[in-house]
Amino acid sequence: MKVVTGEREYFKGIDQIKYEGPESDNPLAYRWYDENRVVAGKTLKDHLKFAVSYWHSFNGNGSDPFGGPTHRFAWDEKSDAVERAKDKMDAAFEFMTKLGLPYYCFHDVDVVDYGNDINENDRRLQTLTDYAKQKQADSGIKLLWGTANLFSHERYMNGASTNPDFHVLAHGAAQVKAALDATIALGGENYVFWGGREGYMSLINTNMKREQEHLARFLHTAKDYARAQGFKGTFFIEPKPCEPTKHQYDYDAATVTGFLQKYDLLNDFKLNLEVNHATLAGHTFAHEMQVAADWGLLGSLDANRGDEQNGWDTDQFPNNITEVTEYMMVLLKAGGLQGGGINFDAKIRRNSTDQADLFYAHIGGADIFARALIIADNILQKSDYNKIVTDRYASFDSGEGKAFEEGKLSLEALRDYAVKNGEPAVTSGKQEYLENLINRFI
Ligand code: XUL
Ligand code: CO
Repeated sequence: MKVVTGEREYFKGIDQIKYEGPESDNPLAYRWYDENRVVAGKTLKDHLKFAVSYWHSFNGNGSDPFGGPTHRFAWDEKSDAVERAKDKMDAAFEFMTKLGLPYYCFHDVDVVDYGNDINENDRRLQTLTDYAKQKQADSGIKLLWGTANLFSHERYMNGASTNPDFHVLAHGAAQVKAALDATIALGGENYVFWGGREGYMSLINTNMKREQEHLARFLHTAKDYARAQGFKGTFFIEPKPCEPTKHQYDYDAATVTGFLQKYDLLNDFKLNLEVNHATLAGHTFAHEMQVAADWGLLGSLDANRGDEQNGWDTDQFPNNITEVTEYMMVLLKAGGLQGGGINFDAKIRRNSTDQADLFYAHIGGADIFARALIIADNILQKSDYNKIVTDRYASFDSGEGKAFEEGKLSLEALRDYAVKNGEPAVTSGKQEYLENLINRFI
């Protein structure tokens, strides 16, 4: 990949990040992410399809509920919104090409500031879409997915497509139309719906059934529009149980699959799962991935991590090799992601204020996933892991167990089997053995 800068270089003194191997002590090099390395029949680049998220990397300024910005951006200086947005895009493509990851993701309002005039917003996004198209052509970087931010503006305080006021819903639709147009124009491979405020703060004032019906109707309407424009990619729903609302309708993978089935959306929609959202739902991320995989809906991943000691969506960069290895085992067993990739929906800390920090964060994230994928493949190829798990279910492979699976045994027949065969043997689940096995390969 060629480094693409604008008129000005923003990340001075940092060259393109290269793969140098596990022995390298260069903090600005990949130690595991060798994009051309082939694992389980595919290159790491194609397995992982890493994406940089625009919002955290180029808008997230370190502010928190207790204090203002700590990250001061040189691309955020001009007074004109469109000129400022172009500078930011110059910085973004400089960063992404120096990092050498193949994709990016954005919300409409990450790319350029929006006001309250829909026509003006559309013009701004169109201008920046044209600008991005040239940048993509110059660099080879592609758009993994686009989305619309239907949660920050005050009009969405009671939701967007689930708002009790139809007028607000229509504003959400206007934004989604423009974001879909931009995504399609940029060859975006997927489109994401994260329902930030699609839920409720209090059930006392909420007609939950009607709100969910509106959500489904909205998704159908948006999907029909995009398909009519020729969009061939996948739509993703990104589950999250709460935050910012107390309860969100897209609670977790199981809830969303039920919703998609009920409202006949399974043909077009899959899941974009996020690690920290799984944590908030009280699940491991591997669990969320397995639920999606079992439904054939494992679409894309938002990579990050929460904090062991608090219950917020802290969006830290991933760094736990044991956990990520378990994710990659699920991914490989599922045959990979359907359409999506791995988007770093993660932010550097408020006090990470060196320019290099954004590079360290992404390098570490890419390396941990690459290393975990290699380890997971070794576990699946070179150990008795698969056999142990398969053998646990061997009693269903023949005889009466098989007949049960095929629906051929009545409840009376099951009782007869129990009586005839006496008390079952005690059989180990071998959990500690398997935990040690995974550690051995790490
Ligand atoms: C919020 C979140 C979003 C979505 C896109 O928790 O994950 O950034 O990924 O709207
Ligand atoms: Co996300």
